[in-house]
Amino acid sequence: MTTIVLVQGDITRQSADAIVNAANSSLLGGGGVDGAIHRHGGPAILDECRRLRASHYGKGLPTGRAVATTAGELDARWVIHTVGPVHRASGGDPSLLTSCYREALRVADELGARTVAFPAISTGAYGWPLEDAARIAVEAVRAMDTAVEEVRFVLFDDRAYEAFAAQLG
Ligand code: AR6
Repeated sequence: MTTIVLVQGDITRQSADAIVNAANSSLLGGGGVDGAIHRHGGPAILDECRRLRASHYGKGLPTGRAVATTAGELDARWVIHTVGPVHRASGGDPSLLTSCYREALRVADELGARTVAFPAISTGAYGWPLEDAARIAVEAVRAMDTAVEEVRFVLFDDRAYEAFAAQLG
């Protein structure tokens, strides 16, 4: 049984087995959550992302997929990088956003992670409407058969927190 927990705050301040990054396919960093994770986690994360690019993802990590690296100086064992869909480009089709949560949890299971902190993937630069993204995220986690014991959604502001709280009822 997976417990879903909501927290308002900065995901880089969380303690968890794995922290999920809302990355882009380059795996080389960016703004938002991605920028914060690399800033607070230090250069070891980017070093491993570069190695992964060289060995596996020369064309980029595909949207909806996930891959793990060290968590560097974050209070976690791993960062699981996933690439959310851009809302406009996806036409609102939920499948790739669902895939981000499923793939991140599949990687977490491979690693043996029991607590996983997620941001609200795609709801910033990638423009996914919060209420819809919250519904997709919660449904994806609830439908997943996983050994992860705690999924923690870490929401940056009031609006995001309320959107997720409404889904949990
Ligand atoms: N902790 C928790 N949530 C945060 C934090 C934080 N430190 N910072 C922002 N958020 P975004 P995306 C929220 O843009 O939409 C990057 O440049 C934010 O308010 O980080 O998937 C990547 O490199 C929003 O609700 O991710 C990609 O190019 C949510 O996290 C692109 O942005 C996601 O916003 C990915 O865009």
